[in-house]
This record gives sequence, C-alpha cells and structure tokens, in this order.
Amino acid sequence: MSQIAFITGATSGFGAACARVFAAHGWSLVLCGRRLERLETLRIELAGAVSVHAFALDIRDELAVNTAIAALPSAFAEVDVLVNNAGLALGLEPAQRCDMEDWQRMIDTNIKGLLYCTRALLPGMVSRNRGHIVNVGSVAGSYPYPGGNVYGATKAFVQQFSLNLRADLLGTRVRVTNVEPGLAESEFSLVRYKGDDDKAARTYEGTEPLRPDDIADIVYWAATRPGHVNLNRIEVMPVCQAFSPFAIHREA
Ligand code: NDP
Ligand code: 8X3
Repeated sequence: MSQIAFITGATSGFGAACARVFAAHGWSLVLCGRRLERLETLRIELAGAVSVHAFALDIRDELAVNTAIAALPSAFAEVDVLVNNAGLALGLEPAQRCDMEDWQRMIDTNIKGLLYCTRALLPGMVSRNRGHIVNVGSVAGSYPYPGGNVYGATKAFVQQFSLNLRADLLGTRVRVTNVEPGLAESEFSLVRYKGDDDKAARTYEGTEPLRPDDIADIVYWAATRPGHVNLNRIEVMPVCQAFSPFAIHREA
C-alpha cells in the first residue's frame, strides 16, 4: 500500500511542487487549499499516476478542518506525512503602520490553521506509532528584518512549536521537522503585496531565488530518511542571500 501525504496549500508554490514530488514517488495525496479549481486541475494532472483526494479548505476554519479530516475516505485516513505548508505574509510596513487585519490573518493562518491541522491528525499518528509532521517555517522565524514584524513572529512560533511537539512525542516514532526557507519565488510576494505584480517581480529581480521544486525536494528528502532519523530543522537560503549586519541609527 502506498504512503499518504496530506499537503496544505497545494494550489500554488511549495505545496503544488510537494504534491508533484510525492506523486512522482507513488504516494497517495490529500490536497487542500481554498482555490478549488486549481486543486481540481492538479488532481486531474496527478490522478492518472496516484490516488488523490482534493478538497477546498480554509485552514482558518477549525470546524471545517476537523470535519474534513474526520471525513477522509478510508484509503486516505491513515496519513503518514502532514506537510503544514499553507501560509502567507501580508505587507512589509513598519509595525506602527500595519493593518491589524493583516496581522490577524497571518496569525489565523500561519499559527492557528497549522495548529488545527496538526491537532486533528496527530492522535492517529500517535496511535499508529508512525507519522511525520513537516512544517514550513521560514528564515524570518530566526532573523528579524524591517517589516517582518508579525510574519516573522508567526514563523518563530512554528519553529518553537515544532521543537516542542517533538519533545511531547518522545517515545513515539512520530517525527517533526521544520523546513525554514529564505527567498523563494512563488506567489508569496504577489500575496504579500496584495496583487501588485511589479512589486512582486522586483523582489526577485537580479536574483536566483530558491524555486518551489527546491523546497519540495527538501521536504520529500526529510520525510524519507530512515525511521530512526529526525531532522529537527532545515534552514535553506539561495546562494544570492545572506545576513544583514546589525542596523545602527546615528544622530546626524
Ligand atoms: P504561495 O502564495 O505560492 O502559496 C501559499 C499557499 O498557501 C497557497 O496554496 C494558498 O492556497 C495556501 N493558503 C493560504 N492561506 C490559506 C488558508 N487560509 N487556507 C488554506 N490554504 C491557504 O506561497 P509559497 O508556496 O511560497 O508559501 C508556502 C509556505 O512557505 C508559506 O507558509 C510561506 O510562509 C512559506 N515560505 C515562503 C517563502 C518564500 O519566499 N516564498 C520562504 C519561506 C517560507 P489558497 O490561496 O488556494 O488557499
Ligand atoms: C519568506 C522569506 O525573507 O520574505 O518567509 O521572510 S522572507
């Protein structure tokens, strides 16, 4: 029987790339995201080769998450790997100018949505004594940058939650990994800049960013290490990216 990967945010970017990599290795897939049409296109693309269960889901809706997971068809119910990938950044303004609704949406999606999915699938993994939660964090969870305010803080939550999960899971064979990418080209910047194509394109101008396929390879690799190996964190940047010096404000 093939293994089952449950991927959130499969309509775009890393999530869609993960779906294709797991499918290429014969895994059955549970795919969700809010844009049903895209899921349907992906399901049709992959369904010839592997079994795919795809449905629209807003992970901010706790009841919808619990209902969808409770209603998984039996062939998809025993999830081996949960890829908690769905997430977003909104805006790059300094905190004093940020929109509270943007902050709330990032918290509701990147933190609370990830928790709902994890909490719903974890008991089954523990009772089967088998499973892997792969969270998609970010370098923004470790390194501050101007305008990263709440987005970075949500990813810091994901990083610490991943480590604390593993602490709770000690004694089980359920694994937890936080994959922490840097600059990667996807629809991420288009969402961050609220549909402004020019600003989004400028983010990647003159760079060779990570590609969704790079992240999917890493997620798949982490999920397929021998069962006694737990990768706690994987931080990855494109070669064109590095760290800033500390910023020092000097009076004129
Ligand atoms: P994309 O914008 O291309 O993809 C984001 C995915 O998340 C989409 O499939 C979207 O689906 C889904 N999503 C967003 N909100 C919700 C929601 N409420 N319910 C369900 N699904 C949702 O960006 P990436 O692929 O780049 O981002 C994937 C993850 O990687 C995110 O967690 C992001 O923070 C993280 N990341 C991205 C980096 C980058 O530079 N690109 C670097 C580091 C981390 P839909 O809109 O259909 O619901
Ligand atoms: C996305 C990477 O540097 O834009 O998590 O925060 S960054």
